[in-house]
Amino acid sequence: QTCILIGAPVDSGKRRPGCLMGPDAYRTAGLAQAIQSLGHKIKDLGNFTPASHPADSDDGPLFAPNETIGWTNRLIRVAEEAMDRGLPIFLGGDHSLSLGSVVGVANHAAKQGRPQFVLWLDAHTDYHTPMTTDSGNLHGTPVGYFTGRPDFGGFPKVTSPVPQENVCMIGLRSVDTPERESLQGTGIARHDMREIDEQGIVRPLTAFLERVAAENGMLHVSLDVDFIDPEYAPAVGTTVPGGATVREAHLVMEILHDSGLMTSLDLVELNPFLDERGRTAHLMVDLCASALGRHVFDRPTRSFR
Ligand code: DIR
Ligand code: MN
Ligand code: MN
Ligand code: MN
Repeated sequence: QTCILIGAPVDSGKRRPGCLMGPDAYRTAGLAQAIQSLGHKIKDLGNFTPASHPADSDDGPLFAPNETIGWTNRLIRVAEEAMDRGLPIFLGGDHSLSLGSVVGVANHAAKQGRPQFVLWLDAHTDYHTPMTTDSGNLHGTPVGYFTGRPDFGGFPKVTSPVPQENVCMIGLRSVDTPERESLQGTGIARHDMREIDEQGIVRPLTAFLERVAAENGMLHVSLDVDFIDPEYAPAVGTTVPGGATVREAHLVMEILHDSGLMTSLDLVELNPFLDERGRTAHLMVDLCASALGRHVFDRPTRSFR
């Protein structure tokens, strides 16, 4: 298959700068070579810029809303076009890039008449709206946006929202009170770290993948660096202790590859400035390679269909 690398150096989704270096850190860490060595083709589209937007002011409750709207407009188009040409991999950039990537791939799925599913691998639920966020950081809002929550004034209208029942979150351990309250009673599957500790990470993942397969869905995977424990992945602005181990993260990626279901991928929140020797970038490259078929030994693949 052809993997389309989309550099999305989005740094407007939160106040601490540095995610703009993410795409080039992945390239420096050998992402293209790793993918090619697995037999895939690579098309690197380079780094994009936001669509034109009014300047942001320093006052107001939100940080850089106009720039984030510019990015969302740009990435929706880029995602829609890339889906016709292969498997897009969005190289972040902070998690506000998913306002664009997920809405773009969901628009494409709607055109194909197929349901869109999203696997959200993150310490956080990112279910805020611009009205509920305390921090004013829009990287905490993409799931709210692409599931069609209101109050995203100025952002492009979400014409094909992802149904709540098609969203599965794994790795949760930092959920703000307004997020917790608005998630109550939704169909979004939420698996916190306690559940992973008690039951393992395979069970919720395979249950979700069986549903994706049964409905012939498209599957977008959004991997936030802070899904992984900061002991192994320190280069992220919002570290939360108690995250997934290196093996748990690889196992998710390996099972995703076995499933053959993943149709698009975000690698987000890497801040290479907070790291030594590109350690976290290399881990993310290795995880991406697992999702695309790297393995130690062959084994009979599990069928989800
Ligand atoms: C927090 C942080 N819930 C906020 N969210 C992060 O600012 O709304 N998501 N870091 O990955
Ligand atoms: Mn700007
Ligand atoms: Mn996130
Ligand atoms: Mn996070």
